[in-house]
Amino acid sequence: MDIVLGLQWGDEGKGKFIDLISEYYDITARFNGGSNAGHSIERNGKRITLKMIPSGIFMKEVQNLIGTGTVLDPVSFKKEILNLQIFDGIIQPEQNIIISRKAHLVMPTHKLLDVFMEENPDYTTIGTTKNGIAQAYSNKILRQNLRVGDIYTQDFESRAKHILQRDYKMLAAGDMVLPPLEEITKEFFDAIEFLKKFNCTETEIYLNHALAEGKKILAEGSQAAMLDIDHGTYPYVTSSSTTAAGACSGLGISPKKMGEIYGIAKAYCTRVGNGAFPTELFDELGEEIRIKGNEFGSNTGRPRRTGWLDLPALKYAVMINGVTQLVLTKADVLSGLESVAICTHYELEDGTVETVSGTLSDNTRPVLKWMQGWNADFTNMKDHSELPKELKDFLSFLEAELKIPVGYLSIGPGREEILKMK
Ligand code: 2SA
Ligand code: MG
Repeated sequence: MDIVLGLQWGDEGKGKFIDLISEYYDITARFNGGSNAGHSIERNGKRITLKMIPSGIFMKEVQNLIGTGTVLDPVSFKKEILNLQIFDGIIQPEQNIIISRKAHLVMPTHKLLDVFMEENPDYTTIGTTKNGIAQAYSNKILRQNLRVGDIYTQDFESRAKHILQRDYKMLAAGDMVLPPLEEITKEFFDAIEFLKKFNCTETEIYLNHALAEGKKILAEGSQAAMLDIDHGTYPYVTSSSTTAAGACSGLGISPKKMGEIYGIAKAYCTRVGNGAFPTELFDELGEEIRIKGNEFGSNTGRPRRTGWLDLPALKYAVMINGVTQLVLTKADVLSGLESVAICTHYELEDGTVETVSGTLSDNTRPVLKWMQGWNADFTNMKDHSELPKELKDFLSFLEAELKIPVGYLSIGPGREEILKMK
């Protein structure tokens, strides 16, 4: 099993890379997160954002698996499938999607509770996507949640209604404006009926049998290393395991079966939501990068914060994931700048220097190394030998620091705009 992971704070371009390489795999599998993900893909001149559906969906021969470590929102899933109708004839979701019976359900009230907690001053505001992710995962850990497999049981309706009514009663005690309970209940059960059209099965067994038959699996990470519940910049993280180890537990595959681990990073950094971001740019350049790089949340439309590449954080992400090759994206966005910076280390308040770090705080002082910028027309570039010298130097510096090769370089948003480097 190979794995694709984000190494920063998400939106590194995982969807595009997976779409490119998925033709070499039999199965693409999501192992964490839910509808908070936004994997953008361009197809037939149309751009689509996948939330829950794995990025291999455009390949007829590829099975797309929603694994045990995920949380599935039936209402959002139904909308996402119906949205795919613009690609009618190209994809057949009912035949090409497999869902774990052990994946947890996101209830409509989880989403309302997410909004409630984000907007209530009694709680820390995380800057979530308001998809009920933390609420579904916390109920999983509390052992109070429903799973996909439960939808086939006789008492599913009464158990689900009990949860909806219980949560709704709690929410109604506050001053939040709520949609009618009947409305969200009906929408939920309609979506459950829709979900039953799909193959919901023991995906751990399916995947391990597939491996035994020599089939190739690509695990697709959502969010990214610095948003990992354990290793990220807590509490400003998501609620799932976003790492390579998370792929093993989220899919039920042994670590012994891991192959290539592709780590995706941008040539700069972005972050949506709150939390420390030492290299953040607050000036016009930050805005320029946001506009040129189209740095707006693909689901929520939120402007992403922008900043220079952060090596201490990137080294940490490469380390905890055992990344075997780097896929660098969006170097084209920095083209035209006279000089570009990379944060090589942090200086802490007490004078300590950190070169590898997963503990970022607002008091972390980034030390920048300036390098000559590049200026190139990347359109129609077909081979890495055509890259400008300054960009090659930038890549060589990264390889030397991270001690892994840059395997691919993305040079534009289009599907073909990616160079194989080795
Ligand atoms: P949540 O909703 O509970 O997982 O939010 C917790 C934190 O995780 C961040 N997070 C994300 N960061 C980047 N991209 C994400 N997906 C969408 C995208 C986001 C969007 O691809 O653009 O559309 O805004 C994503 N999902 C979660 C989130 O910002 C919080 O910091
Ligand atoms: Mg995204």
